[in-house]
Amino acid sequence: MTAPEGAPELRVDVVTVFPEYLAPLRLSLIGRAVARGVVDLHVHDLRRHGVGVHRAVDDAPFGGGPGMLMAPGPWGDALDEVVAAGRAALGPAATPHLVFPSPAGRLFTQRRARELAAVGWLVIGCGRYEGIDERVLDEYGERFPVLPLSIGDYVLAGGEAAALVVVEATARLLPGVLGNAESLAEESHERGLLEHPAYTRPAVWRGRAVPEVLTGGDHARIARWRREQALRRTAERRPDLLADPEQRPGPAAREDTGGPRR
Ligand code: JCK
Repeated sequence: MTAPEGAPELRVDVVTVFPEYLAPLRLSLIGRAVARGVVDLHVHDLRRHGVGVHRAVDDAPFGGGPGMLMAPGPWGDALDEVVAAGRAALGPAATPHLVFPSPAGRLFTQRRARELAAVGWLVIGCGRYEGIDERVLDEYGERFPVLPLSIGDYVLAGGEAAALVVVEATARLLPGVLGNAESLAEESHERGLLEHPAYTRPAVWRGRAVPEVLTGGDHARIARWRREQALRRTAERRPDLLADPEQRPGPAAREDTGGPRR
């Protein structure tokens, strides 16, 4: 491993009963940012704060209903410890932004990833079972920004997969995480639309030729073709992105790159 760089751009604490679930964050692009100290990643086992010989973290819901909930006690103990350790490292005035993945959260978007990339310190609380006792969010919401976020309209078994998504989408936006080739590719992408199709060598594969416009060297024609393809594909696959042009920024309206303004 190379020597750590300066101060981290982002500290991330993840609290979970499955700490091994976060192992992929130590691979590839984000893994290199973690190894270089650009992202300071800490994964904590909620079970350390569990109750009794079984280290229980769950209990039955008041009011009835299916399944179990995560009890507030272990979460309070874990989060107090994480906040204290983070402030010991970052300074006593540091403010954690608490993210709770939830099927009932606001949608996590590229815009939200941009915002999170600027906060300096994220604490992600991963629930299991039917979720976390609401008082945990109420309690920490009186002290810190608390964001219940959903990564999409489907139901996961817990918050860990969403934590992977949030950290990957956020960390790749930090200065120095993307290489030059990748950041330039992103700048050129047609904003507010899906990307145009892309091709590499060989020029013919299994009898399928690359569209001739791309091999002809007429760059104005290529740019026009790509814009048309992006529009056609967006209309076909994501008509919702085209539905409200008022909601969409013009080409120069913003430096965001990953999707339309919501
Ligand atoms: C965090 C526990 C599992 C399963 C109850 C939900 C009707 C509640 C998420 N986009 C996303 N989908 N799911 C999650 C997510 C799921 C979680 C937890 C995030 C903690 N679970 C679970 C079922 C229910 N039903 C719809 C009732 C929780 C994100 N981010």
